[in-house]
Amino acid sequence: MAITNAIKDFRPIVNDAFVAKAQALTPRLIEREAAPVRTVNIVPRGEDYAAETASPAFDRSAPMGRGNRLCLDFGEHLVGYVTFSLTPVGSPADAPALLRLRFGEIPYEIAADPSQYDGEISRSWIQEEIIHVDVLPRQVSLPRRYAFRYLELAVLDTSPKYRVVVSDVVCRSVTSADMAAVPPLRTDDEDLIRLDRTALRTMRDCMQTVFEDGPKRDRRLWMGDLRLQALTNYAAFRNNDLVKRCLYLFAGLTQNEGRVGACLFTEPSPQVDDTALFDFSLFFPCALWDYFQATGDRETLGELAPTAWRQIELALRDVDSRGLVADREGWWCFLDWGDGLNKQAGAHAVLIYSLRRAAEAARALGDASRAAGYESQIAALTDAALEHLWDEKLGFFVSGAERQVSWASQVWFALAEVFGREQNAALLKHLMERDPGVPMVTPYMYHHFIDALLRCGMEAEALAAMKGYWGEMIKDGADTFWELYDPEDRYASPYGSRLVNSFCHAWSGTPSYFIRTYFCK
Ligand code: RAM
Repeated sequence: MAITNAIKDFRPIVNDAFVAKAQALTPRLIEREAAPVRTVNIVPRGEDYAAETASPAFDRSAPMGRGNRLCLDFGEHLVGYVTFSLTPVGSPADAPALLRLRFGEIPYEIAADPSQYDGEISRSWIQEEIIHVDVLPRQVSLPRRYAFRYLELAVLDTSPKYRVVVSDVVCRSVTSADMAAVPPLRTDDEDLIRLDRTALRTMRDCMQTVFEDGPKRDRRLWMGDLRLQALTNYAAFRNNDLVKRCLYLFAGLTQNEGRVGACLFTEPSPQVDDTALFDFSLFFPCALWDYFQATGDRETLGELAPTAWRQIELALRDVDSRGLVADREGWWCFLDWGDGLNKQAGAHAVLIYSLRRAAEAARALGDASRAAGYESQIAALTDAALEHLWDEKLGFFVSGAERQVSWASQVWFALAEVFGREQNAALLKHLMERDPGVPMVTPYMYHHFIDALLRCGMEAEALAAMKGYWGEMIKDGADTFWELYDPEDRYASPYGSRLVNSFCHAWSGTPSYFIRTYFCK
């Protein structure tokens, strides 16, 4: 189900000084030239597709005419700009060359026919171009930035009198991540090395002038994604100014009443989107607190604190007379892409989680009375949760009028620390043993599960779950981590078509955070 909500009477509020600070921190992109490493055939494999080295070897110097295709593998996922040369062979080119280019993060995107796309979000995310090249020979430079590992060039037509040779295919890749800044990983565990490498590559390709969620789609800065990217960044790339830039953008470009938007765009100039998500706004105080902990940058904490306080104030308005975050229909809170997931309990827990960080921030700034105020809100929200959402008989938190028991609700309550460590551990064990249904479907939600396990001392379970889930994705062919992965339903998409899923998604890059923070310090 696509996110289509927009806040009523949307009115962006701009703090020019904050935006200027953010813009001054725009990183220089690091460029690198990459060439294809092999020519492949995309072949069906089970219900999916795979890339196999072309055999017999494809002769790239052979002229191509109507119906000929060439599929190149760059050997790794890249984000960048592609150029190639097109040289006519035969008579003088008496008609334009007509080419179709398909870029795929995974082989499926090359094999699938975009004309069959019937998903809910825009088909414009599909990386396919049909281009005319009128004058030959020509060096063709594609103006768009692509996210891909595979590139298929199909000649739709030349003319009966000439054909073309494609050569010098190059991708100028771009990123603001400096791989050289990443400390070497101290472990012999091959699984961890593979997970870390894949996660770092995922992060690298999402680190552009902001932390993008996915370089293929949506190519923008989301608050919920930023929080996790920042954590991984502190443990690996340590590009703290990029986090600072993103925090200033969110604080400088708010929605009505100073609400931090769910996401924002950077081009043609920075602009907040009109989507609001309850949990994402509340992650601003959390990400700010994490930033302060990682950097000790008190000036930024102090300057952005009012934006953090405002998110808490706005969220508390949604608490009803029973002391619970009121349940609503539709896209008001994210949590996870699970069909039918009721958000109330998770949202309530996120509010407590965020209040805890806001209270810490207030204390760090010497604002004891604000901290005390937040502590009493935490106490009230905790009491309400235990009275109305905790079901002693089931041993689970329930959500909404339907009293739904989901993984997301339990995980978020463990993170909210409504119970002590022991009881949280018991809750998570009970969750794993009973598996009440309404599962987690994104690496984003799995991140929170692993985090919850680690916070209550369940290191072995956390390690096994991380290796199991992300490791399985690697076995399924991921060389950057995917936006969505449900081992029970491998080809699922929240958008009605897997063609527009993102297969390099930054919220999925947190194994590097866990590995470097907990498992290989
Ligand atoms: C999708 C993107 C993004 C996420 C939102 C909620 O559009 O995957 O990463 O934050 O959903």
